[in-house]
Amino acid sequence: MQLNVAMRSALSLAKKGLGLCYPNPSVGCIILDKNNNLIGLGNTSKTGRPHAEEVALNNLVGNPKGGTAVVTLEPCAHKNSKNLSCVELIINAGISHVVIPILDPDKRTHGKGVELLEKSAIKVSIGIYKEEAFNINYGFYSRIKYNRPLVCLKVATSLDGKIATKKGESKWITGEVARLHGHSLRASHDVILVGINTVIKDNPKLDCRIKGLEKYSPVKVIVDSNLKIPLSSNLLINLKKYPVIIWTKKNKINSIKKNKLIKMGVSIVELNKTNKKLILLEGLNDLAKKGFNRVLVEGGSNISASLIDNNLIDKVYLYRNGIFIGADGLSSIGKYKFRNLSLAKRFQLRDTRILDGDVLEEWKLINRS
Ligand code: AOF
Ligand code: ZN
Repeated sequence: MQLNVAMRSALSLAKKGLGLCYPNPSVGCIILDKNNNLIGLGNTSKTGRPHAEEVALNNLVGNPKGGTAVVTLEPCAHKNSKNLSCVELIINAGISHVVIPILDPDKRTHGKGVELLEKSAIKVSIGIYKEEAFNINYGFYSRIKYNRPLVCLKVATSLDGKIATKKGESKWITGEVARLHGHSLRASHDVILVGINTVIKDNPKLDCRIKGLEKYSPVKVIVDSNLKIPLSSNLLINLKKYPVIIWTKKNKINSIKKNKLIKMGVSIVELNKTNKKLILLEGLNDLAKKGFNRVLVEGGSNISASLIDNNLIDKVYLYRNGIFIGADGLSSIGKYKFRNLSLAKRFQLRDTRILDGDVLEEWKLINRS
């Protein structure tokens, strides 16, 4: 197997673990023997351990001596009472070449993994498919570097950017294949965030309903300043299966309702306000502290606008159907303030896909700060 093919396979393995292995990055690993035959593969396990390299090295079907480890992230250099570092595992296996795209941003490993491997006379090649590898673990990098998860916005609109008719009819704008794809997007995120209006209006479940992928259903965050959430809502009924966090305003909240919700098992996170709006970054910092790397925002239009306004949407997944709703339909993004176009947030198109007559576009924020 050629090294670039091996790295592409390792990247696919890494993608598979997204949404399941937080707080850890999702890593893929391919082991080749000295003749470049594939003898092992693995990806980071649920909740982060065992690491990809350990999984791959524990299930070898050949001899790794003199072989190559192709890993989508610098192997870890830290160990604890339960685990050897992946660097040690690689050295002990007698591997002589390690191929990685990027360094690990975690201080315990950053550069040290490479240094230790080289000290053991293992050749390390760095840089192949680095953009792809970074994109897979953008959320982990964001959490480590910016102390907040990656935040992606998912919207399904008409050709003219509307998410519902004037009467609020929105089921369904996009077709079945696009909607199924939306469920796979849920599976690859750690958290789904929605505003309280969406909960009240749609009573959504927000789980991943692809057969076999139910375990990938993310934790829910509801932005609910005044604790208006109905106690009978689907999200609260399914609370035992899928945890719910509510972001609400500090102090003046209804403490009877708050205590009821806490008793039910909801986690309440109180945020400060500025200009009468919750400081959403505080909530995202709290999610980072809890180890979440990837957040998917599924509306509504006001919460999406607030996040964009505060430079807190990093990526947009835009599903569009070939229907026009017209000027009295509901816009996908609520009011957000910018004085002139040069100050508006700008995204760049990174990918497009046709999904049975609908289109999915992936946009990335330019100049993230
Ligand atoms: C690897 N392979 O598959 C992953 C790595 O809490 P621990 O001990 O599991 O360590 C977590 C750190 O390990 C994490 O912050 C990141 O630096 C690295 N993740 N490393 O060699 C893997 N997931
Ligand atoms: Zn490791």
